[in-house]
Amino acid sequence: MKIEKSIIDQHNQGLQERHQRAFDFVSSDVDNIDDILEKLQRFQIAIPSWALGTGGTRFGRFSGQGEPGSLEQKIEDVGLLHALNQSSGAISLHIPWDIPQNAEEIKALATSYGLKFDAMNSNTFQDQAGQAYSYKFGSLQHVDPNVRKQAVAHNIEVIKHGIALGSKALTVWLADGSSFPGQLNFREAFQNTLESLKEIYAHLPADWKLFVEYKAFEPNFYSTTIADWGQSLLLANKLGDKAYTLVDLGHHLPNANIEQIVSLLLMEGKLAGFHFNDSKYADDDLTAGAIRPYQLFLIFNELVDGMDVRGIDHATGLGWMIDASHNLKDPLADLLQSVEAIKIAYAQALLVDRTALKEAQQQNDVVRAQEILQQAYRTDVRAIVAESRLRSGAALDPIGLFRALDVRKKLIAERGMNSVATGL
Ligand code: LRH
Ligand code: MN
Ligand code: MN
Repeated sequence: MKIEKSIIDQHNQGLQERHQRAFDFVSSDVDNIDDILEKLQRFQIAIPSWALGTGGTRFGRFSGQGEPGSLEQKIEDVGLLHALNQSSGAISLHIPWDIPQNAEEIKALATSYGLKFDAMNSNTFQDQAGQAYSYKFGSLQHVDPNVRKQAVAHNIEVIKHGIALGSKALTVWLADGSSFPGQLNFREAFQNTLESLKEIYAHLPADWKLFVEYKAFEPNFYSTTIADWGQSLLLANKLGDKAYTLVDLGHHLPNANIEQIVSLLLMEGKLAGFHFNDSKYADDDLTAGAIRPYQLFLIFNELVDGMDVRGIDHATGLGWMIDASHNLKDPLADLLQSVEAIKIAYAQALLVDRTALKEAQQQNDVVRAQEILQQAYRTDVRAIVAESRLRSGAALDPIGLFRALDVRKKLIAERGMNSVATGL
């Protein structure tokens, strides 16, 4: 299924008058509205291939329908999202879940939807059929050098797939750790991981980056070898200039001050980018902005500030990606909601009066500082984000159009009851 531009235009015409009123109202107070709109238009958020199917929990899974059964169909799904919002111009693949059989054809297909290939993800947290050694007790950290070698070889393979597709980064997330005290020598596990990562790093092309993702716990419940930003940064620093720390919002212990982490990683020039999602408890992988939209805004506030100080381009300087997985909502509608929430937080952060904030900070005027941030946060910027979509040829109301077009029903008609598990 493809959504033609004429359908989008027709949808926009129906909403134009109402939109114009809302946009005129909010933009009349903003001096640099054209600059903000241009930044919003350029800002693209990559979609992970594994978010396109209905997720499950360890207690079960309620199948969706009309889900993509092949890499081609996953690309088609992201193409649909991108046609609706012109903000999801890249797909992130997970190997071996998404092995491209013919890279040239896959690349051409993606290009036909205006899509690029975001970071490639390796998988050494599951055993694959025919694999010689098991990852039950870890991969890059393993006490057995044969297991480590196998895991390194897999990562090199993933880089090769990425090169063929035009990707520019490898994301390594490890489930490695231990579930019981005494099971593991922490220092040896870390050293083994570092040595293995060094071998992978040596195979990165010159213009590639290595993203080291951390996670506090799960599937291991006593220790995780790359458990927090400190451990990831330690590795990234030891590896070299091409290695960075990746922040997945759901990978922290409760109440962690993620915006402060982001600010310092940016200061060090070591922030890779994001896996956006939201959570109430841990790695819940809920829709971005669904639980703590203020936190998302505060993160973007630090991002805009830190990137501007360092002269980093907002759209291309870091890796922007969603990492969510749903067992209740239609995955496509949910992804549209995540992208919208991220763009809203970004737009609000662009509204912050930074000169006034700096002044308030210099004078220790705490009340004023809070007022400045909340003035931006409490501005209803939805019409600004919608205007940026309109200017890019996307739908004023992507979810509304997704509903009106009965996209899922059409996909079911095309693909049948096809349902793919993404139990993460
Ligand atoms: C781990 C994680 C990591 C994986 C993805 C499937 O929890 O966030 O990024 O690659 O989920
Ligand atoms: Mn992640
Ligand atoms: Mn996760």
